[in-house]
Amino acid sequence: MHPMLTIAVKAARRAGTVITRASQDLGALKVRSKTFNDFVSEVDHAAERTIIETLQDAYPDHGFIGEESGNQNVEAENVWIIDPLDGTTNFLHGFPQYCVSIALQQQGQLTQAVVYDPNRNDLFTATRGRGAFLNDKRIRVSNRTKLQDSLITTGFPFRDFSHLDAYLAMFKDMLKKTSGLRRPGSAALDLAYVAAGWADGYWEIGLSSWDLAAGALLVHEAGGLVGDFEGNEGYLESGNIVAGNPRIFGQLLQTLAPHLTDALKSSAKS
Ligand code: 2AM
Ligand code: CA
Repeated sequence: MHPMLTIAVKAARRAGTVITRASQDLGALKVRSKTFNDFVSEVDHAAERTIIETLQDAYPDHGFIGEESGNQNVEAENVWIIDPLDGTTNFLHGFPQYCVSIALQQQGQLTQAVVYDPNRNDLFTATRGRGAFLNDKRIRVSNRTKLQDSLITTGFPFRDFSHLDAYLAMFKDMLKKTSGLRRPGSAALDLAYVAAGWADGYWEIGLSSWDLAAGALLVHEAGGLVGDFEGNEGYLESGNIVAGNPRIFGQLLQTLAPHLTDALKSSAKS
């Protein structure tokens, strides 16, 4: 395993321990609403501190973009993009679908990724150019070729409802054209499942870079494609993302195309 990935795995497992311990007594948690419908608990903060401490110990001059602590030294050549608890709403309810997500961006390129699901003890990892793995076994995207046979995951708009009508039109079309839709609630795991071939594709509107960075590299290294709603780069900035095996990716883009408003196109300013 690449040495930087080894450190990231250590950080993710430590955060997983913090999260699992807290999940055993959810009633005792202090929870705060960051903005409408965006919750954060002391666990998110504690897990992020653990991750940053572990990475910073090994790499004192690296930068960090963390969901809870914001940006530190992001001009650095190496910047870690961290979501300490992706799927906080699920976590707070005891719904067992959440994870730790850590990615490394080197000179703007994603090079290392870890997504760790403490409930299933699933460790998804990838290093650019070296493939994607689940618990040390190589994973690949599915080989389904038809959208109508595909299982597709998505996320519902939860805070900003400005794209709700466009989203519901996409959803309606997808319901008719696929074999099923799922809304598990953790974007990082949704992408990891595409990488593992457990889902054939995924799309969501308006996420943040920390929800997507690690999962996007997993999909890429598992032989899948990732893009914004027109198939271009820039999904980390816009937060609008489509991912899938190469055949399904194109069919997802075609299905979304009629519903794209100007704000959802690649040319839109984020
Ligand atoms: P988070 O739990 O780290 O915030 C799923 O739609 C994605 O949106 C998740 O990755 C989740 O990341 C994010 N999200 C933020 N607030 C949410 C909410 N209230 N409900 C569902 N997802 C939310
Ligand atoms: Ca998240």
